[in-house]
Amino acid sequence: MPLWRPGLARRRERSTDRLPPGQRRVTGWPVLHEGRVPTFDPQTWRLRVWGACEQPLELTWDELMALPRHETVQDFHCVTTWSRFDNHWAGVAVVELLRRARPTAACTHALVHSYDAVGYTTNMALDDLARPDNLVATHHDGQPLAPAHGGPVRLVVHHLYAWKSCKWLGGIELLTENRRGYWEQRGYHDHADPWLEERYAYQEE
Ligand SMILES: Nc1nc2c(c(=O)[nH]1)N[C@H]1C(S)=C(S)[C@@H](COP(=O)(O)O)O[C@H]1N2
Ligand SMILES: [Mo]
Repeated sequence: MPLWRPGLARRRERSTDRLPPGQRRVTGWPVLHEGRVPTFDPQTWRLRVWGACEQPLELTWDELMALPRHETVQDFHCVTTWSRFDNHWAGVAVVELLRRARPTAACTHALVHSYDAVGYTTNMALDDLARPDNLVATHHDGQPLAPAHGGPVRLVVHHLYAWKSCKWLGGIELLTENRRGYWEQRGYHDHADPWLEERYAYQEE
């Protein structure tokens, strides 16, 4: 994450460029996270969905792997200004989980939790989480997702800055009001649309 960099206004119009404003394309894949890469134990690992839903989920690794698979090819935009084009992601569509958990009518937001020791979280509106292409990703460019990139499972929310794509996904907490996550509490934008260049909290209305 960059140091505080004041001076960005709120953009009124979304850019239609493939490369969002203020971004540059990289060909490698940077590794960026807080804390250390957690270890994965397939015996004890669980993916939980809880909170404002009719049917809370607690999936084992095998149960997650048994769900229908989904694949996407998406660009990935980090707020520190690098973008990586054409990532081939594979995993389980987030909507598969939401369909089973059945968010209540009062559910408006989600707080996504990581399995790490930092307690990394990130928040988004239910509508942003429930995009059909969003993934609980287990593979990237044909390979099992490397631990450094969030393996065994990370969230991928391609239409928002990459900090919303929580690595080492452990849970999705469904909420009836917004609750800011790790970076959102530390000066970063609540929504984080790269084409509106929503980088910092001071740009919020
Ligand atoms: N659990 C967790 N997820 C995280 C982060 C983190 O610190 N912890 N960093 C975010 C940020 S800022 C970015 S840019 C992407 C980076 O993903 P990558 O390391 O696979 O490129 O992960 C996001 N997901
Ligand atoms: Mo980032």
